[in-house]
Amino acid sequence: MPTEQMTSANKPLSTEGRTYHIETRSGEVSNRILTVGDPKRAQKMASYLDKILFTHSSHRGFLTITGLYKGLPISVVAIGMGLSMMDFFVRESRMVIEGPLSIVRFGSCGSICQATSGDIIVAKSAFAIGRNYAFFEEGEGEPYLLWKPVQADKDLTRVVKRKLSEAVGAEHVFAGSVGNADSFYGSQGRIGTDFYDCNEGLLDRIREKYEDASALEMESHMLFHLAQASTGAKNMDRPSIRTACALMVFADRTGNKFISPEDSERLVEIAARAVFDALVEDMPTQEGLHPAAGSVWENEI
Ligand code: R1P
Ligand code: URA
Repeated sequence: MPTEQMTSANKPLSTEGRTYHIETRSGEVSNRILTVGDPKRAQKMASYLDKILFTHSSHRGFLTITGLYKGLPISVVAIGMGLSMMDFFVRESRMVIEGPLSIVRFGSCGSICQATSGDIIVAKSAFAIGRNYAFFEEGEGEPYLLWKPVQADKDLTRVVKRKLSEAVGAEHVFAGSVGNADSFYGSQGRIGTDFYDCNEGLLDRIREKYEDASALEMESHMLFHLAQASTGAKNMDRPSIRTACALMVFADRTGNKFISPEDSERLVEIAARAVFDALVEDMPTQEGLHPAAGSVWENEI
């Protein structure tokens, strides 16, 4: 349930200035954000910050940790899974942060290319895959709709890929287009008998349509799409949000393998500093960013 009184139904900010679902306010979240799905991954990665200044877990399961890395503020935000959670996160973050945002998603995925469990796939672009209800209800069209890829920010992606390659070895880092499905199961072509999914040919159809399709997950297209749709913050041209996405291969869909808990933890540990270094290299100063006055980093930088 809401923890504070909201002042508007259209833009629900509390009397304290906190957003409804994430429950952060101005000065608690940085312009540099690492976002992940799993809150334990967020905590693990945040443990590589030099100092933690703020932690908040919201009533809807969003976890925000803001701290300092190499003298600059960075936030780590765990959002859970799926398109709607990404939408809440991007929109409510935008509401409480002044200036440009750089957001890097460090997630997990299923590989549909030669990358195997434990490798990393960096998204050059992301396309959406959605279950077509008209097909299931009325037999109209294809069972799954495929939307065109949206590009990641090239500069941010380049630095994320370079830093991760230095950390894990270039031979373990792949790049390609990522399919953002609206389900882990049907829309990612997982075959089962409990539901009528009509998805036997889906992976082949995806590969035919998008030659560099490399990974399947559940948030990247929404992130890239909202970045592209973001209007300018004060004194800025649009878009006001730049994004990149790197994904650990958990499921190797070709070899039918799944990463071990030990290997996924090791990968997260190795990647944490690489992603923070990328965010800091991408935005090396606080000039033009959210003002320090009233923020949790006010007395720290
Ligand atoms: C499914 O297991 C979840 O894992 C992937 C998918 O996008 C989905 O959210 O990413 P995260 O590991 O970041 O949550
Ligand atoms: N996350 C996904 O969305 N799909 C996978 O196969 C693995 C992780």
